[in-house]
Amino acid sequence: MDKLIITAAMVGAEVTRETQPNLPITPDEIAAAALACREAGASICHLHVRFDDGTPTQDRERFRETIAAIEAKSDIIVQVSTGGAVGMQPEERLQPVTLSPEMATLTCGTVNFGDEVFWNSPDLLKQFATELKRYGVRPEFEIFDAGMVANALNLVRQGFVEPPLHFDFVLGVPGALPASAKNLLYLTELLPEGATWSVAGVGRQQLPMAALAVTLGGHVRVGFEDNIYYRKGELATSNAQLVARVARIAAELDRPLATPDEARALLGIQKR
Ligand code: KMH
Ligand code: ZN
Repeated sequence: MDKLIITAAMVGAEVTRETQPNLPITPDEIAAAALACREAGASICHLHVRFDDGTPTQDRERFRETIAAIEAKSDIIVQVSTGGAVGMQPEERLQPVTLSPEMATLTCGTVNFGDEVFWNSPDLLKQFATELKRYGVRPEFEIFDAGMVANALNLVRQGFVEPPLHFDFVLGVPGALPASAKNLLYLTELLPEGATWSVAGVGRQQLPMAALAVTLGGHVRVGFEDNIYYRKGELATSNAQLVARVARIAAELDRPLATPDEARALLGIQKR
């Protein structure tokens, strides 16, 4: 098995300080959280940013400031979100890509998202893939539902994305594919030879999905974007606490962790 890549999704667009008082918001808070996650074993941070009042934004300048703060403290790979928050327009969502970060997400279809709709039309997928290629950014396909794998592979077939391919299964969003061992296995079986994958279980599924990925040879995403609890009824004290638990599980199962440079090599990313 490859060494384990842990991605820390520390901020997201939906979580608030009211529900998770330890949510990092400002560039300095996010950079400190990224450093703590790196020290706990993460090699990628999946990045959303907020204005000081906590409002989610895809503002280019806010991303620039936050990425600079993260990079000043650690060598963690920065993976910007192009999903942003539900309802944002494509041009708004694409702003951080123009900073040529090492990685960015690419959600592969439209999906119900709680009571809302996360809009990703076929044209939008091609537009986003084209922009990622233009700015030399490695995509991570975000898969919320099974049909999205076929959409991703269509992009590859049509030349919009080139291997090596990396997928992240986000399982358990209300309205999308539930998190279960059966669903995870099914998704992994759809992937072509050589593709890598990680899983982000939502809410209380974060931990069992992570443990499954460690044993199956996949990779893991944890953090407040998908889950704010350490265990039932107990809020996590930090994103790093969630990363550290996965690192301990991996150590028990003899799965060494990938450093950021080792993750770059696995994912085909040229270091900036
Ligand atoms: N906030 C969700 C609507 C991504 O980062 O690329 C979308 C999302 C996906 O978080
Ligand atoms: Zn996200």
